[in-house]
Amino acid sequence: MSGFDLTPDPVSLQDRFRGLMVGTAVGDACGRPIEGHRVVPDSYLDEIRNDFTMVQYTDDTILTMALSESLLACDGFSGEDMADRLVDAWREEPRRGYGAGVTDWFSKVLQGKPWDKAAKAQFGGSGSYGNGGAMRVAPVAMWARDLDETVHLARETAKVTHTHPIGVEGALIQAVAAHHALKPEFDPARLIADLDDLVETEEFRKKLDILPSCLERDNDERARLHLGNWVAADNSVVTALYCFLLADDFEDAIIRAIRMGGDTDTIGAMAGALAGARWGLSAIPDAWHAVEAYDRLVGLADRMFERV
Ligand code: AR6
Ligand code: MG
Repeated sequence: MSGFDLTPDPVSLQDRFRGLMVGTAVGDACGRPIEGHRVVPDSYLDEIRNDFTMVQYTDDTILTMALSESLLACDGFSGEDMADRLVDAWREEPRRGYGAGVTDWFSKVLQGKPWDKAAKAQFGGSGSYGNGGAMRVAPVAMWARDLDETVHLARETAKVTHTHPIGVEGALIQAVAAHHALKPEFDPARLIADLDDLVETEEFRKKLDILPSCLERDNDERARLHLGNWVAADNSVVTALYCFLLADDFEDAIIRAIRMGGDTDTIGAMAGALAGARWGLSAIPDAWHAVEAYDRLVGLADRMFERV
């Protein structure tokens, strides 16, 4: 029995699923060449809009596909299978911009250390608070039947590599946002209310407290200062959400995300997943369909959709 609201919707659910997957890759690819830059020049944004040649994605999209394939192959979450697929993806293409901590996790698991022990041992035993759990998590919202399952899967999939409460909660926020973005009638107030109920860490509570005033002022410089633009989950997940919530359409969400600077590929990937889920693949400009592995991304979305 499907948990999705199947009331008439101008954007079909299949289009939304495809948008979520392709949107991740488009945001990731648009952010890749400018990752780490504090200021993103307008000429770069024009290039993205008018002359899209940044087709190559990074670890964000690769691991989003690996997570999706694991859910499909195991008919749900299996930590063992997901860990194997993440390691395989890294082994095949290690130069896709992976974080230093997660690279260490891959090496240890490859050497035979159990994946869960390796994750807990990261950063002297505190676990990773990087945005790696959040950047790949959006497909759980296509898989899960309801909000509770979305939250459960977000936590479990994050903990395969990221056990720090901030790393886990970053994934939860992104997954809950994707859950709402897939609904026929997106209601930002409901999304924010759900996040207020679910979020526990002081770091993310502070970001959620400041989010409404950032949205009201619509000032990038201020948002960057308060919400952050770097690889820590609490410095990027709410930033991507901010870009998505202010956007008028898919393109606007991507431009806003890349303009934040810093960890542009991941802020782009997360905002792109949400915008793709909300407006669907048909709302992604044609030129951006040139993104690498487009057919594989659409194929994964369609396999997820077949289950609905
Ligand atoms: N203590 C200190 N630094 C930390 C900690 C911690 N507990 N946790 C994370 N960091 P990582 P990811 C810092 O390596 O989350 C790629 O560019 C540390 O500097 O677990 O998968 C992706 O595209 C660490 O290297 O990887 C994303 O942008 C960094 O956070 C990003 O990296 C990232 O954590 C995601 O990386
Ligand atoms: Mg990346």
